[in-house]
Amino acid sequence: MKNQELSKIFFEIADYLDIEGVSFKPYAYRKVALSLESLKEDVGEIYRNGGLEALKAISGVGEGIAKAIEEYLKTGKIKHFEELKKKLPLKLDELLKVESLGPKKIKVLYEKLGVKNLKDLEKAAKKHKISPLFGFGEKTEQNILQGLEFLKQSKGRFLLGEIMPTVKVVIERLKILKEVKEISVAGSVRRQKETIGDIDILVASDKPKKIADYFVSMPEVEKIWAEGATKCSVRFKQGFDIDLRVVPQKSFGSALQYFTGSKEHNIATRKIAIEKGLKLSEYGVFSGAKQIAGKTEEEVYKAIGLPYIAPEIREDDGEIQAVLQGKLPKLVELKDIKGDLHCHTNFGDDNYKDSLEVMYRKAMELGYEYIGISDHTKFLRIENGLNEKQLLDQHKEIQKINEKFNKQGNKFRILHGCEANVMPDGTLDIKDEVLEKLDYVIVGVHSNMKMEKKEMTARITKAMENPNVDIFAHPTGRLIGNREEYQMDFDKILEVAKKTGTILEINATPIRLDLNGFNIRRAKVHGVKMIINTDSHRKEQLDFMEYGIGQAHRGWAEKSDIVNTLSAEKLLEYFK
Ligand code: DGT
Ligand code: CA
Ligand code: CA
Repeated sequence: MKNQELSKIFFEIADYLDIEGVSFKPYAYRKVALSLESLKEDVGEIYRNGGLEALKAISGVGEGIAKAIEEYLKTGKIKHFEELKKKLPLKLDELLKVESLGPKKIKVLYEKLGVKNLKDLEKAAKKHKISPLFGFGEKTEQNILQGLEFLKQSKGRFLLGEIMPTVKVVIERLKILKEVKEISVAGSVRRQKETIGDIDILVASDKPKKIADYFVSMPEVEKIWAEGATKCSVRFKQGFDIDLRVVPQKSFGSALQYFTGSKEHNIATRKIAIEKGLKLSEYGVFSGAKQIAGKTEEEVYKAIGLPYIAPEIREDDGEIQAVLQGKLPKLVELKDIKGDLHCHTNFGDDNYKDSLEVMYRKAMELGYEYIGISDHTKFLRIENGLNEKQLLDQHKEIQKINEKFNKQGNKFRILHGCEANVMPDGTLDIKDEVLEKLDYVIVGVHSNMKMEKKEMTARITKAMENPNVDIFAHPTGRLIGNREEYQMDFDKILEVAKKTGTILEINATPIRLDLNGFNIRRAKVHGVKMIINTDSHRKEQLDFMEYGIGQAHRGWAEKSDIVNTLSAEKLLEYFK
């Protein structure tokens, strides 16, 4: 699949064009990059079947970009991209990961100080060459150093959402081989960790060599680290590694239990086995020399006296004790979700968001009972935030569509909200008399994110105390590997949420996953209700729901903790 490679290139082209100060075009490239990222069919396949015309049918692809895709499929390169890289020989993708550095600043740093990569940047900042530059200053220099430190900590790990599409493709491919009897992803991917060191795939087969040969010769393989019949390890062109293990079917369950981890959970389960006079390993559960379990995970857990434990909570942070006391949670499932309440549309602008109709049709396709539209509000100009009048116009439009659904006997409905901005003083950027008219109100912090802890806590508290506010979006504000959480007293925020009935969001966007598993568990302990939303700007992003569910699992959340498992009526009642 060339989709992800091309998507990455188009994102980079957009960044280069931003640096060069080109207008509009970066938008166009990003739009295509986003479409490709979530496109289900392989672009190569689309091109082979229908040529340039078929490429142009992909959302956002025009003549020029279609030709660029064709060029890449044929030659493995795009000349325009190579020229841009030659002109500005920067490690752009890594520099852009530094918090507080955007294209404009990167250009200045390159032209004035010759900064090409992270090493150059660190040197320049440590020698205090950055602060004297026009538009930078001491604070920016400090922020850059902090950003670099933060990057070092998250180095070498990938976002779950970044690698998941590849995991699915590779598993689907291997499944087709007749020698594959059983297959599963293992490791941190199966545990739905927010970042992934490498991908682990486990196969049951008695013809391991066939599978290994196929695996190492996949087109995306850039390097082979290890190649044996039962164990292979490769680097994909996208930068991450995949480990493959092939085991006999009688050990599939125990190997899956072992390679799913976490290491700490494994140590704990092995200890339980020993206490029962048994031995647990990747080969099976043994009583003396006799294998008494190993084919399935259920059977492995049962053999050591435990019920099945969901992979997402295998972290040895209380799951074993909970299971022994019969207090294991019944985790919320994707099929329990009845709608998605954080969705944007192109209302009032025509850039790369999808229209209301495209969004609600996708929600129907997903089998939802409702979708909630919550566009940004006026303070957020780069997102073309809506003002009071526009919100009321949108409200009328949505009411009309709901009436039409009603007449058709269609039970689906659109709820109308907005994503208002919490200003530094805790007030909102939309008047209460308008907020009152909406079905629900989401609020989020989108500016002045570096406030002191006490001020930030007071700011958010004040917003949650507004009786019109229902949901607090992406509560900690972190962007994984990119931006740290706000300074705030989270326990206090949880108390206020409980008291005011404010619902905390589990934002399923891969770079956010906010709340994450850890904080979800804290919220649950406080009795705070949560909602899993995708924060979609385009229809494909509605599929991010699975990542929110993954975090909810890691946070031990049950159906009753998550409000978008309720019907539309019950949910509206709750908002009131
Ligand atoms: P990652 O790749 O850093 O995101 O995290 P994992 O958990 O996928 O770790 P990985 O790929 O090194 O190993 C996969 C699983 O194999 C791990 O979750 C548990 C198991 N495992 C690996 N090394 C050990 C070990 O030394 N002891 C035990 N008990 N299990 C191990
Ligand atoms: Ca791994
Ligand atoms: Ca591994």
